[in-house]
Amino acid sequence: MRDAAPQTIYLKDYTPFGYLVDNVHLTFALSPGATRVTSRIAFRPNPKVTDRVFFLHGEDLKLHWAKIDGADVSPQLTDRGLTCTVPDAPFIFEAEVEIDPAANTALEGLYMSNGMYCTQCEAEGFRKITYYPDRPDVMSVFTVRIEGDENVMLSNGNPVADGDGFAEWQDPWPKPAYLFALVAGDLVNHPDRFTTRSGREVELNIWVRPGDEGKCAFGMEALKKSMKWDEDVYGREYDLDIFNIVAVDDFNMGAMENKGLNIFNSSAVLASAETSTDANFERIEAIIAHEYFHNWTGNRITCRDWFQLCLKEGLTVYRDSQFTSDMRSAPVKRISDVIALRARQFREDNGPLAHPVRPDSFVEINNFYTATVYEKGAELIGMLKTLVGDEAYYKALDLYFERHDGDAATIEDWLNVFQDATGRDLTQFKCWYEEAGTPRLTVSDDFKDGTYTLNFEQKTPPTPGQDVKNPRVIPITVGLLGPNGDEVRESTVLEMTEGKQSFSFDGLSTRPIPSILRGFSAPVILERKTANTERAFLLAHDTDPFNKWEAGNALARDGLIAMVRDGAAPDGAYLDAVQTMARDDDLDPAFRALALGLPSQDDLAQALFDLGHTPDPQAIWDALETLRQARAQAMQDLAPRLYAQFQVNEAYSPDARQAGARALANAALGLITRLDGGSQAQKQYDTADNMTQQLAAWSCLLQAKTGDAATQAFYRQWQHDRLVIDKWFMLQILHAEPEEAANTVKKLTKHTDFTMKNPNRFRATLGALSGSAAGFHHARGEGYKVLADWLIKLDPLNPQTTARMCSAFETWKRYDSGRQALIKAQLDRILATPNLSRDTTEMVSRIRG
Ligand code: 0A1
Ligand code: ZN
Repeated sequence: MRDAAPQTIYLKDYTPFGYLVDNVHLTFALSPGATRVTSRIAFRPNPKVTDRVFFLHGEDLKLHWAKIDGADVSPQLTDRGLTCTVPDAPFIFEAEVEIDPAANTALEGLYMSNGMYCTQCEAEGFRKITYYPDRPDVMSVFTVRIEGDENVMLSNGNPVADGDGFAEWQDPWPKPAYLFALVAGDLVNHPDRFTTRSGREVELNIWVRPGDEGKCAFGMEALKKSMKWDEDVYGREYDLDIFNIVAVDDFNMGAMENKGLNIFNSSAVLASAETSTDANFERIEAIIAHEYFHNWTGNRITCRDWFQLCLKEGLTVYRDSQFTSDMRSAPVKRISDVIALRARQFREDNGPLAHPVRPDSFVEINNFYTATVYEKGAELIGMLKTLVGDEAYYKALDLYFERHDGDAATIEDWLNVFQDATGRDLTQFKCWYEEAGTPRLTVSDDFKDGTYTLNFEQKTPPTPGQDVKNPRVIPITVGLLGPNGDEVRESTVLEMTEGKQSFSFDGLSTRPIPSILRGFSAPVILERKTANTERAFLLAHDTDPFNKWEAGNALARDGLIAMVRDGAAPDGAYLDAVQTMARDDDLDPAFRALALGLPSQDDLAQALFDLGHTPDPQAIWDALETLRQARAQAMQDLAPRLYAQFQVNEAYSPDARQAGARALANAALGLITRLDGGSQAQKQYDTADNMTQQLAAWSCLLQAKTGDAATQAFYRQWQHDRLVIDKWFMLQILHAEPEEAANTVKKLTKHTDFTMKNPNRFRATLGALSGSAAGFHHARGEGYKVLADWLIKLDPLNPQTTARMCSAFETWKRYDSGRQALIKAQLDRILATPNLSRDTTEMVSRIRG
């Protein structure tokens, strides 16, 4: 039973735990329906706390017995944990509990996935395994004994003993309980080794279900590259004798950084040319790096409490994006990151779920693993680096690792390190952590007597619970171009600290063309009236790849807005400029492919809303279709040339060069298909020998409405591969006509391969519905109803995934009153569901407002 009235937890109420934990011994006697967990925990009064309360978290546990210093005790139990009287001196607490992994569909704590035992303890899952102070500031060393007849039994740290029916592990590094992990099952490994720069020999393993061993090689290479990169760039070495990764099919998130035993959603680690796209490979490389980098930023230095989540996540996302930039193309990575940031984080910051990068309250922490904490958190690190410079940044990081190794730290600790290392006052910068909302940066300019002046004004709209916003420090990277395209002023960082501020450049002979916010130097919305000719000029001449892309993106967006709002025809300036860009062989093909992308339906809806219009999802869809068709006409000569030029004739490799060529060729295939009805795409489908080519071709066929045969063939070919079948579900929904999207979901959820118990499959299906805006927001409201039906069904089984997927409704206030009424009815229906989880109740209540 859940609490009747879920409690809000506040950052301001933080107090340390009254006891320290010297060591923990756990014994697991595995059994699917009745696993027994025996714990032996050495506690000691915390001398820094006077008012000590002995409370151990524990949920859904059957307590068999408990002892203190060997004597039986009868603790008071609630549905949240246990209390009892304890000595005012060091003591040993022991207990035996019984849990039911087979019945655990929430995938939190110890659960079963395809007959294999695995755990997920972040954020508060350890309390579903045994009684413990399940909070990140309680750190201890763990020894774990696993008893069972599984052929592989793993836990954190180093293996210390094993034998018939048991295995023992010892983790020498103190850690909070959320980093605990256990895996046991019929697994096979892909082994390798790594020698750290100081000579430590590390055994590496990727553990998978039999049959998946052929899909581990890429992940292993990514792991070794990450280990080397962290030594080279941050001076961080691995600190155990073994590093294990396990692939699990049923997992709520991407992966988890448990000390020495990372657990991955199989979609985030398993890869092969035949079954994974280039985008899948890049994502896998990034997630492996992300989890590995957590070993220092998250594990060796952890968070004092969950309000500090961005301390580990923002920094680790920043580090993994640096890694990807180094391994692949830095401009392409930056552009892709900004596209994702705007799609997810700006959307969040603009709606009812807006919260600071460091929130100051929550009901359910699982609802705060958000784009704001992760992606905006990473943007803050990037801004800090821009403000202090590269050298000072790495000096500050060295000090952070030196000063806080072994600590559970806070954002204050982090900023103090930067202040101490660089001498810079970061009081104003802290605002970025504490205030929600995306600043609007308006710009005007003037030119007089050889002096060019940029006038900026920053305003952050109010967000829920935060009406007043303070001016922030904003690093604005600016370059100036002359009329012939030469760079007359190189990139320089302007530091804006006031609400309104002007910056001048003198000694110029003619009025320059400004390139503002290069590299997207701050997560803000730039508002500047810019002529089409200037955007086209920047797309052709800007030396900053991000702003070059941004110019094309803005040109497309403005043209689309005019089409939706004023019924305008596709913009000729855009069609000309994009062709010139696409045929420029000096440009990286991957960049060109990105620049051929168009703003998403959701971006356009928000842009229209910001301009004071109620967005009509169907009109947006129609405008995008019209523009795509016009572009296909305008590029009818160029597209086949590009398609031929960028065919890859070597053996498949997921590297950036090949992937870029395929991305451009497949963008060209999209254009071709609009004119040839799919014959070229069918040829590609029939001859494809890798998933990137096969999926691109099938997408084109679906778009051309000639995909039925391929849809059936694809299923027949891949029905044995669950990750590929996720794609099969997803693409059919993404490519359905708006009118048909909800029906396609209804049909596919009746398919024998649909299961709501697997989060990947559920997301591939229902997530695809909310990802296709015109279909989801179809005026009949069927999209809203189907999603709500399934969220209501999933909630009792898996509250975490249910709650996350409620964010599909977060933009509801921007739509017309008819759609708002339809959505509100669904939100009310979800909220009225008996026994709705704390997770979903919090999300829906916040969205509903
Ligand atoms: N710390 C992981 C993400 C993660 C968070 C929560 C989870 O369960 C609620 C699982 C994974 C990361 O950043 O990769
Ligand atoms: Zn992370």
